[in-house]
Amino acid sequence: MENSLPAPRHDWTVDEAVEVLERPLNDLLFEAQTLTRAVFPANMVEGAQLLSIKTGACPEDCAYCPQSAQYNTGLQPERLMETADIVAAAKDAKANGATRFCMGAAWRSPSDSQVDAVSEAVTEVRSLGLETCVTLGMLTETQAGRLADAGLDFYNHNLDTSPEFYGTVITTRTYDDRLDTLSNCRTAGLKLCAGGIVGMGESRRDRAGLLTQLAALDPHPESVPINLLVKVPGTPLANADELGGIELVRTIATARLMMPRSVVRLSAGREGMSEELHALCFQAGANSIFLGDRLLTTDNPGDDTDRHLLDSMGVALADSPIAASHSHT
Ligand code: SAM
Ligand code: DTB
Ligand code: SF4
Repeated sequence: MENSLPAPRHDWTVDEAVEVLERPLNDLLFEAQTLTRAVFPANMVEGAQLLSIKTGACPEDCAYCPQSAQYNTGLQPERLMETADIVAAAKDAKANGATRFCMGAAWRSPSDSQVDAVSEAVTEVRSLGLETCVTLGMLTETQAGRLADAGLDFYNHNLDTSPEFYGTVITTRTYDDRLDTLSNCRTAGLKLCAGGIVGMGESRRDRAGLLTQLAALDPHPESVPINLLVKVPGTPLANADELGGIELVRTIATARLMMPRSVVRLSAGREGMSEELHALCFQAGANSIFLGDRLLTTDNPGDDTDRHLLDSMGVALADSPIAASHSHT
């Protein structure tokens, strides 16, 4: 199988992505699962754990986000956590089976002193033997370099949706701003965690547009989080129409086929999702989840629920980070 793997493509068109999204579901699942097994260990998912290290009072207007200061979601803002408290949470995450610890801050863009403070935490979390990821908003190349020097493995920055739909969701930063931050992180030698959100009222073509933009990144992001919108009361998207589960599964399978060597994370939105829908998402090639009962500010299923889910499927939590194991031709 090793030599038959196609080289990753960066020239996907939106029309091609729509064609993949619309394939008969059984074909899509079969192809996506076959490809997943050719690249990654079968029946294995990676566990990451999130911590909100600075919560709320964000000046941006992302219409999905409970942390924006522009919406009244009842969230209590919190200052940047002390390094010792972050490290204590990371130790708990490791004990719960996480191999990656992701620290999120509700900033538009951090100051240099904020980057220094986070860098200190990154170094300590890394020394626990965890992969490190942070998401702090827009970053300069120098700031990305500082974080890389501190031992940061991944920077998370999502494109969120298609360029066409983007302006209906966020007006305070542009799509190009996001691409610039991703480029600055790559230049600094960081691995990328970049994905988006589905279920915001976007069209299937918008979902294809998001995946096309992600696949155009060269190399592909090592991690691709697919978030299902968590509808938080008080945000403009609180009453967004429900996205059908099968459409989520199609999006995951298409991400897998367009970015074969990326770890695809079934991210926000798992709370309340049935075991059967989870199972289809894994069959479609998702091979990472967030563990624990909290994402940043919203609920996640939690360890008992996830243990039952994984046990019932015969899927193991990887005890070390998973990565693509086969080279392409
Ligand atoms: N402030 C930083 C930024 O946006 O660059 C980092 C934190 S932000 C919370 C990280 C990502 O979480 C967003 O880009 C978005 O994709 C996701 N997210 C936020 N709120 C969400 C929600 N209600 N449902 C699903 N995903 C959400
Ligand atoms: C990502 O794509 N999803 C995570 C992580 N990257 C930072 C965040 C999900 C946040 C969901 C809403 C909340 O809990 O505040
Ligand atoms: Fe701020 Fe990030 Fe939320 Fe947007 S997604 S409002 S930038 S915390």
